[in-house]
Amino acid sequence: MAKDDATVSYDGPAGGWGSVRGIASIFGKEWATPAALETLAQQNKPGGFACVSCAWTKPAHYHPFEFCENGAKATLWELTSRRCTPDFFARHTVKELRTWRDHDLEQQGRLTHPMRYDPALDRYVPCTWEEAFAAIGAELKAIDPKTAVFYASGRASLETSYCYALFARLYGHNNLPDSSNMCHETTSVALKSVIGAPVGTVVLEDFSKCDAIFFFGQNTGSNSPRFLHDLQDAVRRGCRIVTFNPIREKGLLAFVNPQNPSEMLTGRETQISCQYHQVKAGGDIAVMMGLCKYILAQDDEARARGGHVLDRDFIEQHTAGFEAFEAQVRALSWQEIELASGLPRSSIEEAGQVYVQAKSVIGIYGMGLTQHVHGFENVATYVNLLLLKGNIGREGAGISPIRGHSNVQGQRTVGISEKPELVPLDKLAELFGFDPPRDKGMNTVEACEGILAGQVRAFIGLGGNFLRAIPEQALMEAAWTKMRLTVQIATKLNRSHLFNGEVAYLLPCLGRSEQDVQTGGPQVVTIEDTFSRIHGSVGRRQPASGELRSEMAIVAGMAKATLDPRPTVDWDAWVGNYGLVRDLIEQTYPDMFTDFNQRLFTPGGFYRGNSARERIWKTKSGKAEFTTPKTLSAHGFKDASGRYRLITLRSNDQFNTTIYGYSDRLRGIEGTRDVVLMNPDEIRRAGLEPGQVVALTSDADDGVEREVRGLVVTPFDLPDGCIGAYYPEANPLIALSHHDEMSKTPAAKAVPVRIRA
Ligand SMILES: Nc1nc2c(c(=O)[nH]1)N[C@H]1C(S)=C(S)[C@@H](COP(=O)(O)OP(=O)(O)OC[C@H]3O[C@@H](n4cnc5c(=O)[nH]c(N)nc54)[C@H](O)[C@@H]3O)O[C@H]1N2
Ligand SMILES: Nc1nc2c(c(=O)[nH]1)N[C@H]1C(S)=C(S)[C@@H](COP(=O)(O)OP(=O)(O)OC[C@H]3O[C@@H](n4cnc5c(=O)[nH]c(N)nc54)[C@H](O)[C@@H]3O)O[C@H]1N2
Ligand SMILES: [Mo]
Repeated sequence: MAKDDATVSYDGPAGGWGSVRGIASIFGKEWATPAALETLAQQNKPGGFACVSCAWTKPAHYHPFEFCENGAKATLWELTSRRCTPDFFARHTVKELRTWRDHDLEQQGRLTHPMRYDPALDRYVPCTWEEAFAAIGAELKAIDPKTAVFYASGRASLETSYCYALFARLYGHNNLPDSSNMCHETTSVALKSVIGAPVGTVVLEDFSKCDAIFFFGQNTGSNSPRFLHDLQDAVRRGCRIVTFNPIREKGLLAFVNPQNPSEMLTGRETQISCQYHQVKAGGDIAVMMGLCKYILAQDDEARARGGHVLDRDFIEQHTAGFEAFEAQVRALSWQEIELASGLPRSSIEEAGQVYVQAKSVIGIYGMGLTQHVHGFENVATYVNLLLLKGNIGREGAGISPIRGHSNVQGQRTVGISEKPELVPLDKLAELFGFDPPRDKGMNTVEACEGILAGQVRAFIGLGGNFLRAIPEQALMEAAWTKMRLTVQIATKLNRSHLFNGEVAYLLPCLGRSEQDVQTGGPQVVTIEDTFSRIHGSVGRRQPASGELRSEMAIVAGMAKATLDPRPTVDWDAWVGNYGLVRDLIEQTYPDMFTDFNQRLFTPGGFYRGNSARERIWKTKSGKAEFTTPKTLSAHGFKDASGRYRLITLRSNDQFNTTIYGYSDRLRGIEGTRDVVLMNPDEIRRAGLEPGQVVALTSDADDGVEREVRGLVVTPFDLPDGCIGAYYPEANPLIALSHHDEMSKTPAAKAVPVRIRA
């Protein structure tokens, strides 16, 4: 650990030799053959396969190695030579495995056989696919469909996702929560409401045309590292980057391009952000209102001289609600803004200058905005800021949420949604000759509420680690085992597989880098990236086990065993040839998926379009909407002495609940994840010592005791009142009710907690 100012930190840039060492550490441990390198060389390229890590785009003009440290880790993690076989399960009871760490569970390697949970033995025992499907079908037939939940973590392909959602609706429910419900659901709800499109309006080319990029709460260096190349290019042509984040994240400070030999040899780094402002967790609405206040003042001055700063024509023609918003901004005092943001007026004005001077601005954001009680206001206020100068719906400008899972956006596009109004149900009715359920289904939080209340009887997980990713872990784990049926479709063992219903199956599937051969020959799958581009993906590796089935085949197997046959639904044919499913997707969504099968391998993917990018506003008013935030702070609880805002963090060495290792290289935290990060003054004020072991307890005002013990107090550069701990270890501290008011996205970036020595 490097120390400066008595806080733990890392002095090097993002990328560089450190990222190569990061890959090498997994290589050494996990996979040591040249074939793995060959596989990596095909990653994210036309004709290759789409990385299983993040949703960053796969460019038409790609680098020799179009992958990053974390994409390589994710691929190698999937290609591991380790196997988690029936023999492993014979040696360990499920109760014992519950005491293992997340890292150690996944470290057992790829699941190889379908397994049934035997409650008498408290062990998983091998079973046949036919037995599993028959039992799942029988159980689902025996319950009210409305009491079943079909979850999806955002990896499964468009083809599988379409069929999974269709299965749910033919069976009789819309209970289709998605990892998106814990992630960018705030985006889907807020952007839909204010600009009429639920996704970002920016495309990759815009990054070579913008004059400024604002970053709120997105950690590029760890979570979408390939994006650093585009940022580096932008900075070099004079684009200015301004970042607001409670933590000084290395990737947004400096970058050495590991693809560039001379940079690697000389260590020459590019400074990424020209300004970096450490806002308080939840302080972003105040920052944005401050920026708007500065911009209005500049416009007043400019107008006195006959000029202007605002794009009045755009505001007039394309927006609604400007007057009310303007009045609110003018009425705000700088004292209020400084207090809620934790930043001085001068810093906000400095950032405001960049905005005013830039012709075209892109607004980037991530979980730092979406995972708050007032996450909706965060996103809507960001849109206000961009609208002032017409920075939405033209080249080089726009709003750009950076999505998480590699196909999370695509799953929503093709029907995995609990909101029936977002799905063309009439079209489905016509295509398949049935009456789809029209009532709203359960999202993630509602599914948890249903499980706690004993109303949910069956849960199917298409990937993911639901129980570890959600809030309220202790109560949820206890309630989980009361369900009748639980089914998990997965590549590796995780904690969610250790809590089972009365009847439970663990079904192993192919990974995306593996060959998927069906009766119709080798199959291609497709995914949608964060810029709404659709890419084909071909796996070429030998599957980890001969017993594995594709996610498509598993979904179809369960569906066939559950549903009465109907002539319009031919699961066997669809599994034999995924092209037929793509035809169905095209018929269901003709505008977005025209000539789907012909366009699979368009270099850089094909664009499915975005109305807001064309300045067509599919909102209530038919215009882009200015909104007036009802609060300046997004954290959503009262501040009190001894009550902290806990930020739950991802390290550079994890993908969500998959923990690759214990090196958060870019933050200088090595060898452990059991830490609570606080600034030195805050440590002193709390009467603690660096290195002291403490517990965090929930301070949610609901009387429920929640606690995480054994955390080492670690000095770290964070704003006053804010502390940090890792996700998912800190998840037992989050109350289920602590979520964005509008979208119900759990508010994991400001959790009210206390520290117990
Ligand atoms: N290597 C790797 N890549 C990943 C993932 C992973 O776990 N590992 N996860 C994938 C997934 S599913 C997702 S959704 C994305 C997540 O990627 P991000 O959106 O980057 O999510 P986080 O890392 O959780 O948090 C982002 C940043 O928000 C900051 N932050 C916290 N609170 C606030 C706040 O109140 N205001 C502001 N302005 N900033 C705040 C944090 O300091 C952090 O730098 O990454 C994807 N890619
Ligand atoms: N406190 C806190 N909680 C959070 C967050 C946070 O920032 N803070 N972030 C939230 C976010 S943004 C998200 S997206 C969720 C993530 O929630 P999930 O998506 O549910 O969780 P993951 O950790 O991505 O899932 C990992 C598991 O997926 C399985 N898997 C991997 N590849 C495949 C595959 O190809 N097919 C199948 N079927 N299975 C596969 C493996 O078994 C692996 O163990 O967590 C959320 N929870
Ligand atoms: Mo996510």
